[in-house]
Formats: sequence, structure tokens, C-alpha cells
Amino acid sequence: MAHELPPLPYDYEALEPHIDGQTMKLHHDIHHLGYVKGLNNAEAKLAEARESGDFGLVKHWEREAAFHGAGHFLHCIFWENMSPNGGGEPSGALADAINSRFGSFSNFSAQFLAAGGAVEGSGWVLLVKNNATGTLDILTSEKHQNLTQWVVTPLLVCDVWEHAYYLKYQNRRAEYLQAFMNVINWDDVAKRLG
Ligand code: MN3
Repeated sequence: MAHELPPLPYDYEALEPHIDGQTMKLHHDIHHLGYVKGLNNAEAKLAEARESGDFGLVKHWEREAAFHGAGHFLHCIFWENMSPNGGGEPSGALADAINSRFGSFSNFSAQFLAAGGAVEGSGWVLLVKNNATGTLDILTSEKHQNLTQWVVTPLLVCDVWEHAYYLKYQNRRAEYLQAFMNVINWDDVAKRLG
């Protein structure tokens, strides 16, 4: 079953002025679509390589599937993590979990922003639930798939590749990260906590 590009849950311009419509259109229609196609291609080639018994090729296409698959699935979460009615602070069990792990929402925000600013090159900053310990954590990734732990569920993810912000914010990634905080759909984040 081929993977498909999911539609954005809102218009391209819906997150303005925080995230501009042109960036959203290019990011969703071109960049995300590229990962969907890359994943479908990698899975098809991987099946052929496994059939042929060429394990050099198996290794290659597994790596391609990791890159494009992580890219596809993270973008799916990213779009849903944002909303034109977003921003503010979480409530309920999610707020409790954040307070218990980070001390306060403002501590969490400061650490999330700092982690996102510190990603070297292209990557993501993620609030995750560690399924082994039940606690929350902040992780970063390089590219899409590197530097993770393998027992986590992503709750909130922010793309800090330059394609996510350069048209509007140029080199000012910190401003983009601040703007992202204004569109976070905390109901969606809470839903992922389960
Ligand atoms: Mn991206």
C-alpha cells in the first residue's frame, strides 16, 4: 500500500502571520511530497533487493526508507501539531506531565526553544513521551532520523530545516521558533500523550 501525502488540515495562509502561506505551500506540496515519493520508492526497491538477496542494496534502501519514512511521518505530526487557533498553554494531564518533568511551562518553553536553536544543520526539536519510563523529554534530531531514542512517541515536533522558515525569517531561526509557539495545537499534543 503506497503512502500518500495527507491534505493540510487548514489553508496554506491559515497560520499567518506566524508561518507564511508561501512557505506552507512549498513545504507541504513539494518537500513533504518528496518524502512520500522517496519512501514509496525505497520500499519498492527494498522489496526487490530482498528478493534478489543483494544485502548491500538492502542496506542502502533501508537507510533511504529510514530517511524518507521519518521525514514523512514527522511532517504528518507537524501539520497536525499546528492550528490557526493554537498557542497558549496546555491544560490537564499534559500540563501536569510538563510541570512534573520541567518544573513549569515557561521552563519547558525555554528548553524547547533552546534545543531547537541548537540543532546543527537540518533537523527537528521534539517533545516526546518515553514509553519505557512514562516521562516526557525533549529530543532533537539531525536530518529526520538521527539522534532519537527508540522507545519514544513524538508528541510535539518542530521542523527546523531551513525550508521551514527561510522565506520569512531568513537566518533568524529563534524568531521562527517563537512564532511556532503561537500556533501549537495543544489539544492535538494532548491527544498524542494518550
Ligand atoms: Mn520539512
